[in-house]
Amino acid sequence: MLHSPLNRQLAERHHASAPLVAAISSLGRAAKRIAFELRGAGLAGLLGDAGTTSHQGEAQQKLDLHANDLICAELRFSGTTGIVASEEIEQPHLLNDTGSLAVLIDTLDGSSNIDANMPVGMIFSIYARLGSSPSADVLQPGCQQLAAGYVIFSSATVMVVATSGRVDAFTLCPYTGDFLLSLAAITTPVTSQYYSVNEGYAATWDPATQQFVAAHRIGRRGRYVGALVADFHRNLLYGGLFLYPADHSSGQPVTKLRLCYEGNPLAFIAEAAGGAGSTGRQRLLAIQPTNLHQRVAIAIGSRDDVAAYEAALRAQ
Ligand code: P6P
Repeated sequence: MLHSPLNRQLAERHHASAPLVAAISSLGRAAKRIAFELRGAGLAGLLGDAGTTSHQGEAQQKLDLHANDLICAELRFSGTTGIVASEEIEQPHLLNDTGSLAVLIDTLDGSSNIDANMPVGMIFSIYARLGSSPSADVLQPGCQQLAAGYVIFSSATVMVVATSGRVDAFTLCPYTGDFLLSLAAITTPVTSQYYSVNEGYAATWDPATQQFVAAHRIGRRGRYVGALVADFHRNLLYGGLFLYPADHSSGQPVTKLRLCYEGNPLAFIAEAAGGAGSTGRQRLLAIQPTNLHQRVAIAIGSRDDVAAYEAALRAQ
């Protein structure tokens, strides 16, 4: 029932195992600490670049690194997470030899928006360890996820959690510090009046995508925050199609968003809510990852809108 605390809801409605409840609860503890840090970041000198670049050559925000440390510490403390992989670190890290889970994290997605006080998000994806190697543990197809979720840090701090076939939202109670059930059994509209894409890149898209977006936008409203979790969350609740197509301007398709810790967890959530997640040509959850940080085109959200985009590409 509404306002049920996170742990109890995970155990009773999601039938999550004790290790999985422990891991998600530890992510909740990390989210509380990050939410607190974000509120005072402008006063604590935590905004802006860290002056470092990630292994992927991208400027790191101070809070990216801070959030990564917080999350890894909480997961280590939970004891049930064996392996953690993150956008911020090149290789998977062993946290606990006996931990049965592998957790993949996009620590603070949209962090370049932090200085402007825009919404940011933490995305997580959880698998059972296979036991062969850390790489094998984190390079599983998205359909093997035990759970996936995100935390959106905005006017409220909300954690959305999906296990097979069920999506719930939990709002961080500012009075008790607990994540309490605020939306139960979320389903996403099969079609929508919203679409989310950065149309500034339209000239770089393939012709079929250009034609699709030009037609799809008629009678619809564009909504694009520039923070994946914020755009995804709005579309999950109201319906919407989020597109991040490949850039073909160099002659080869170049994509931006990551499969393992962005596309797969969000596609798992979308499908559990009755939506879909695709590259435009194939189901995201069916892809066998080959690299932890591999990038992929993404079309995700309302089921019929994703299907319409896939049909447009097939007809190309
Ligand atoms: P663009 C943020 O940098 C991010 O990784 C996602 O959160 C967001 O959806 C996307 O990039 C925005 O990219 O190229 O439109 O600014």
